[in-house]
Amino acid sequence: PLPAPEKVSMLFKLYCLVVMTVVAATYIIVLRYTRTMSSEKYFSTTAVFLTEVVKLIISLGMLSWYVFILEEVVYKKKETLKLCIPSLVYALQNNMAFVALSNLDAAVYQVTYQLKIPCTAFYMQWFSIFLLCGGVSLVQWKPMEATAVHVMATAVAVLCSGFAGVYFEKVLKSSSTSLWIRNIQMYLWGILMTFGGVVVNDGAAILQEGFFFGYTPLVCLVVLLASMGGLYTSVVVKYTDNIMKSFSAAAAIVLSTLASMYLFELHLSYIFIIGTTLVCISIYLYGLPQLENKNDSDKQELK
Ligand code: NCC
Repeated sequence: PLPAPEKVSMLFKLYCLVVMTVVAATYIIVLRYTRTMSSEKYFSTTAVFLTEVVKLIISLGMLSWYVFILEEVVYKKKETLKLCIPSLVYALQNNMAFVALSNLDAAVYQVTYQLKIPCTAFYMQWFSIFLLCGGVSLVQWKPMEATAVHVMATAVAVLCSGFAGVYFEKVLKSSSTSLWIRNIQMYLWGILMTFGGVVVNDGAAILQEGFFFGYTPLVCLVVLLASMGGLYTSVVVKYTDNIMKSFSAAAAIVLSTLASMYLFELHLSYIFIIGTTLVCISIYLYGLPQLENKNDSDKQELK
């Protein structure tokens, strides 16, 4: 039998959504910056790999890890095995983000990336979802200047994000195993999968140049943001759901556009204002109030 879902306050959920959103916005901008502005290009597969290592270390820190390793990973092989699938999908997705953002304008990437919303939630409230997609696209619309490969990389990331997100949420919410244990199970796989990416894609070059070739403090910041963002994502999915997460990440687009307007002295256009309004309405329609009710309805279902 499943335990009753933990009750957390609305404020805590909002806090997690806000932190995740701010981190996501910063992450995309800094990642893009490190891929375009510095002369020496670091190996992006190593950044994805290091992110998994950092997340594993932090997750272990949340538990008395030695007891955990025995009880939850070694003795429960079948449970650990379940997490192999989303970790592989996320490994692919996280690498695709670097491929796409190395060449694709951050704005174009973000707009295309929003396709993950209908992808994740085709059965949910269509109207607000259409409004959101429309709004987000208006906010950042620019003529496409990308090659097919990078659009493909974004598309793969989109498909992976929707699938892995729903898969992880299902595994997490269908048993009493804690979030941190699920995370550790997944990051152990993640380390293996992303190391595969390092070897296959950059192995030969790394042997010549070194693992940390091209690393600057900003690249370390990318790894840190990716780790924080990933961990907050998991907390957000635990206490809300994937759709709420997507809406929040979409708000990040509006935020990051506002930030770049400020930083790069761009001017607000009518299209941006209309787009932002649509995004806000769609978030409202999907229902921030539902955040509060979610745990109650989960409890009902369990009865
Ligand atoms: O695409 P998205 O998330 O669904 O990607 C989820 C990210 O969280 C990590 N994760 C997931 C579950 C879990 N238990 N632990 C985790 O560490 C995955 O490895 C994956 O990196 C979004 O909804 O838009 C969001 O976008 C990402 C990021 O902007 C995109 O993936 C870039 O291509 C955000 N991640 C970060 O800011 C680091 C996420 O917060 C929101």
